[in-house]
Amino acid sequence: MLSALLILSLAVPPAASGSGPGTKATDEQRSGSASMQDRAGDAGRVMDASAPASAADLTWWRDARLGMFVHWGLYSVAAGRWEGRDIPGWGEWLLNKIKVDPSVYAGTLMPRFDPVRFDADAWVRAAKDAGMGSIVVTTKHHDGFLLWDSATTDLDLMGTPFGKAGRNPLRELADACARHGVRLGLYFSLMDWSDPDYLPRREWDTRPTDTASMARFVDRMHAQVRELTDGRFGSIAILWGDGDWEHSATTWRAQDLMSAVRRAQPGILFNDRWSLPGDYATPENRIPDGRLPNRPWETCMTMNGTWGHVVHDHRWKPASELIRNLVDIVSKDGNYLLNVGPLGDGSFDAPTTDRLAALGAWMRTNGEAIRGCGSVACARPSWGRLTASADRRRVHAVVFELPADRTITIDGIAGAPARARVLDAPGITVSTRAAGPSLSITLGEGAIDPTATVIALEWDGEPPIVGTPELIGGEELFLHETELAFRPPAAGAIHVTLDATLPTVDSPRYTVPINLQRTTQVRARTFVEGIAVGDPFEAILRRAEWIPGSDDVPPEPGVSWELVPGRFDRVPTDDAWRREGRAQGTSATVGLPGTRPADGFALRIDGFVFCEHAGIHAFTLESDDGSTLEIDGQRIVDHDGLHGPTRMTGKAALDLGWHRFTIRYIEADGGEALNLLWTTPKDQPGAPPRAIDAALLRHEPAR
Ligand code: FHN
Repeated sequence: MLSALLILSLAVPPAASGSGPGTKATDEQRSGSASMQDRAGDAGRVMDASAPASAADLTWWRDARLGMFVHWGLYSVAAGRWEGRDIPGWGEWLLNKIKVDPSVYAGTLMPRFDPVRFDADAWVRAAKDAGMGSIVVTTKHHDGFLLWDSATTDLDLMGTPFGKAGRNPLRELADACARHGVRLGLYFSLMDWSDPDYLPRREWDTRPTDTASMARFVDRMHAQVRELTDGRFGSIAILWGDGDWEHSATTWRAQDLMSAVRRAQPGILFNDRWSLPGDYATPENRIPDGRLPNRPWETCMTMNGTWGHVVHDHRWKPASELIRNLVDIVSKDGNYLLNVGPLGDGSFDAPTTDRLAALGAWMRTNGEAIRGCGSVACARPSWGRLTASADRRRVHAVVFELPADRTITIDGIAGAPARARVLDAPGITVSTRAAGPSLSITLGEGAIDPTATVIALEWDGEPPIVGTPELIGGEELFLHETELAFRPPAAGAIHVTLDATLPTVDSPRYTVPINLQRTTQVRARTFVEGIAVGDPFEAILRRAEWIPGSDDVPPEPGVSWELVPGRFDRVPTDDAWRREGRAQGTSATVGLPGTRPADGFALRIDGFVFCEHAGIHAFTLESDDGSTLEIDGQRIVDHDGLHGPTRMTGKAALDLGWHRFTIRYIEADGGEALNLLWTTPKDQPGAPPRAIDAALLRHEPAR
């Protein structure tokens, strides 16, 4: 056998787990931080099997950038108090705090849910006036109360005076959204603390579980989602799932639900809280440090310290902080879903309306720096943030702290704009000076917005943004040769080294594509007037060695597997497979065996895959938790460790014929997923990975 190849795994490393390996997070910990943190960290989350939303579906969402989140339900009536006591924590977690039988909770609060001041038009206008393009409203939270007349349960609107009086808040909101051109999103909790079929019970819930059935619960949950999306509330723009962390996508039958809803509501967007990645990630009460490459994302955040209204929560974020958060998020290509917790009577409290008013005033003056905008490929300035317009012709310097000399510098813009103006103070003069890779901007006298002043910089063509060289040609794994090519910089020159040394202005200047015929470590850097700009580009482009295929047809169809119970943080070594209690079997394709422990096991899958065409094959392992893939004994993908449902891809140059492969996988707890996808030389460049046809999988009889 030819010596094996070297493979570059395309990595989107899984996020560091917020709860850390081996630690068992509490319910609220998982809900409030760790599992939500995980969500935010993985840019390479696994793509769900139902067609994800198209780029066109996401256009309105990306353009809007800002939305209103509304947490409103029975808990809003309690407002964080119970039997005369202040209850700490999130208002909507009241039931989990007071630890009473759900029937006591509902029996106490449903008769009091009569929000006589609820005015859907006022809510939607408040969102629109604040510059928000959508409103996402809780229809069912973890407490199990449904804010509509449902055929599935009595714990719904019709059990309240409001429903009995014929009011229908979701329909009223849908009509108001249609009137005001605001998109309606519905929040829905998969977890349900009241439904007698939902498991696991909360630790304080002593109701019997012997008759409980999660399968029956999931059927009911699907029926509830069908009601929400069957058109009775019109066109739904977003289905915002939550409370998914106690079960896998398999248990939720999330794929079926997602596909059915996408058929019922074409273009609808799913967030990533259906135990599937959905269409965008949802970091919660935090703003990622940088862009999440290849993944739309949205920070959801409270205005104070709770989602549902709590009368004694005064931890209000200043409006200036909310505005700067919005700018920071958009400068990283993110969206901002800002929460409102209406009172039990349906009104917004003063701190909420004040913040919405301040946000709206700022957006009316500066919205062009937010709507449709995104990141600029320059180093983040110390004085504020940069956003680029959708047509990339405008750059907005959003100043948080203006230096005493009223001069700011942008490193990475190597040319003066044709026009520059201060959006909130058009009378202020703006002078600009380009020096090498930097642009200096000096403001004349005059008062500016102390929270965030926007200086709009406009060029007649592409702004001369220079930074890390952008690769536009060259494969990270090539068979015989590859053409290394960089996009010409807007200014200055790119200097390249092929010997792993850091480029200097004396290194060879890149002018034309470079032909590579052996494995090469490439480093490149942009220089303007001798000054280095941005971070260097670095990559190893590898010449692959063929792995020969075998003509011997393995005797059995499908793959073989063996499973050992236990808690693993890393994929185990081979001897673990002989552990006590191991199970074995075969299956037609790569995946999790039908019978398996709920949590805590390691799985090994062995087989052969037939390559119909010689050439580069890309194998994508998607797994929750860790997994690895070897082909003919060579490690192709190392996606080990504890992480959410994410994917990693590795490539191999495989010759025609049968190739032996081994997948090792671990499931610690919570969600689970395992799949092997590939692209072959038959596929178009850029084609998404697809499942391997079962006819191309065979195995040797179990040992
Ligand atoms: O447990 C919920 C919480 O009550 C709230 O709804 C937030 C909003 O994103 N989601 C869960 C915590 O992550």
